[in-house]
Amino acid sequence: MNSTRAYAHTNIALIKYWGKLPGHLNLPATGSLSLTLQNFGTETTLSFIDAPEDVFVLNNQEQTGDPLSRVQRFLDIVRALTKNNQHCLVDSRNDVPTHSGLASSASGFAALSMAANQHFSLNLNPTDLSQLARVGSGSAARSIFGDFVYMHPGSPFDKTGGYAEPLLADPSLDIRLIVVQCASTPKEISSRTGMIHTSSTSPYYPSWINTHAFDLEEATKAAMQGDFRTLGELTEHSTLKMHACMLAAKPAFWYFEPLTIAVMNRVKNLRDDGANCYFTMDAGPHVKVLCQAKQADGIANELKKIEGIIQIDIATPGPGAKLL
Ligand code: 2P0
Repeated sequence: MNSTRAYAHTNIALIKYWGKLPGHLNLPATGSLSLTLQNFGTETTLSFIDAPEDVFVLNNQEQTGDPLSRVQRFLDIVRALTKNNQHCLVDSRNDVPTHSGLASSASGFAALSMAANQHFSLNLNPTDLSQLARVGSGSAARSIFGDFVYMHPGSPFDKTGGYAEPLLADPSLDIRLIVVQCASTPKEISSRTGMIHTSSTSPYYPSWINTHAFDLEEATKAAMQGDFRTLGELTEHSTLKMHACMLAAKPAFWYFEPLTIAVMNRVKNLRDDGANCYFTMDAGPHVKVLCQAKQADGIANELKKIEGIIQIDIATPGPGAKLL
């Protein structure tokens, strides 16, 4: 069977995306700044099949319901762009715990976009490929590129924006992200549901939107200038503001588990003792700790002492999505 294989690494946002513009294009209400990680990702093989609908297999299990519909909706867009109406088999393997807040949809839709671009002969340039990935999942737009990535917010007026581009950060940052897994069960509220609920019920959401651009621009500047401390402080600020929006939603919801808080406290204590480290959490209980290579082993060894931690990985910056 003729097929196309692609791999994309996951990414973690330092300045978060949380909220969408109205409409069906999945345009983000905020920009974001992320780091693509070497350690985790998704491999996807795409083939045409003679079947009444698309088939989506993830980690050897055929998917139904929402995961299948999201992939089908994405492929409908690709088919509409190419006038090629063939159905597909999407066979994916995640090197990330699925739906756990470790951004498997980012690497998943980035790998699928990369494969679809080739298999359907779309010939998209990297910006358009990033926009295509975004229609699948907002964070996937960033996984098209490697290392530090800047994502533009959507524009409510002309339906543009909502694409990512590489950011040339100062190499002296020598950044590492320590990924601390704090639970092994899937999350109960998807990012998509959580975002929509937050934007429609949280009184803090307008402040989140109004103050976001400043954080994004300052953090971008800090990354380009090699100012690790400012980048770290803004990273913590952005995640805490995002989670505060969720806590103020009606009804409130949160992704923190007791271990999440334990790691946050430990990071703060380590910092008080002179280590340069900052936490960030996504739509899941895990904590990612931003630090520099020279301190990464020492900080990771301290975090390992927290009882109950499931796994700790020191992630390095990784490359953009590629065909295999
Ligand atoms: C981010 N997250 O910037 C934010 C921070 C989670 C918390 O992007 O609805 O799976 O598919 O566009 O990209 C996760 O949400 O959401 C996410 P959709 P996505 O990384």
